[in-house]
Amino acid sequence: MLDKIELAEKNFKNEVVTVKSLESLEELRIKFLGRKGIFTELFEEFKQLPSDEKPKYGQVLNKAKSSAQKVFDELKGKLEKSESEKKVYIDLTLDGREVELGSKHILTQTLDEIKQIFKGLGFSIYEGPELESDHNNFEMLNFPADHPARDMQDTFFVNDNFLLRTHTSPVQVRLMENKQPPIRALMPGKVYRNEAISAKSYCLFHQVEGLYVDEDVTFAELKGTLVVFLKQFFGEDVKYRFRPSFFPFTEPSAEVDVWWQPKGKEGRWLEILGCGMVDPNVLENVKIDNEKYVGYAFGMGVERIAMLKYGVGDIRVFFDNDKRFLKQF
Ligand code: 2U9
Repeated sequence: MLDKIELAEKNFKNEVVTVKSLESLEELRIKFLGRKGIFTELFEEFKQLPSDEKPKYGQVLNKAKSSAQKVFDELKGKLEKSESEKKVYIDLTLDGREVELGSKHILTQTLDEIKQIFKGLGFSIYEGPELESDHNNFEMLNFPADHPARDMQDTFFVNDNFLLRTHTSPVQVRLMENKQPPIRALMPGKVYRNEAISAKSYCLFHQVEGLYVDEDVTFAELKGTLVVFLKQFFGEDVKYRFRPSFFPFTEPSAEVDVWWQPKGKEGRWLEILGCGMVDPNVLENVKIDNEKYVGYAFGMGVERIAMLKYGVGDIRVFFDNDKRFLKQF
């Protein structure tokens, strides 16, 4: 028994000098002083000894355990003190850290500018869900069943009936279902297309669509509104043209091109938005009297017009969040 007590004392002394942290000290406590520790086991063994032998070993064992406990308590105190000092240590000689101020992303700035212009023309802003039903995204907007956009190749379907909206037009559908004309509304938001990613197209982009429904709304008013927008956004001397086009939800329809003139290079027409008179079928779908009311609508891609205005050659940079790009605006 004496040999075992001596061995436990020796091992404790050898191991305690290697302890450098509170974690390893705790491991040492469990090993020697814990409920199943070496000293506790020696006490269990001591209890089994014949009564006449107990006085001989009891004193030695008690002394060994309490001296180990004392060493443990002292070391614990020292380690706790040095760790708490470490936590409050502040190097007052260090230089201060520069606080970098963020700024609005260029797409947010562009969207804000577009919204501001149309607010000035009497439009109110509406937003809606990005997860939409096939019904609101396609059916209500007069898309035929075999339209290519309804294919899995072009649209992110979540299941047979739900998808990531491919345009913000379903927000107009929701609005018209709940509100009778006059309606003069602008719908900004994210839209999704299942397209190959390239410098020109991305799977996600921002759109702004506008809608005006009232009695006697004309194509001339649509044209006048868009020309005011083009002049305010690109400058008074912007060169533009309207061309006939086709969309399932408008009839007649047109596209607008803006003349793009890079310095020292050949200029060309760039398509920047689509528009038209709301197809009477769409008004009927949302239970608006198409004998009494007429509407115009338009839609534009925000990235596309920001690329044109700021001379950005690759749509992907809007989503990379590289500070070297963002800081320029
Ligand atoms: C309703 C009725 C009609 C919205 C319109 C366009 C023309 C258009 C494209 C521009 C570039 C989408 O971002 S883009 O790819 N949009 O050409 N959008 S008319 O017409 C509507 C919307 C809602 C109820």
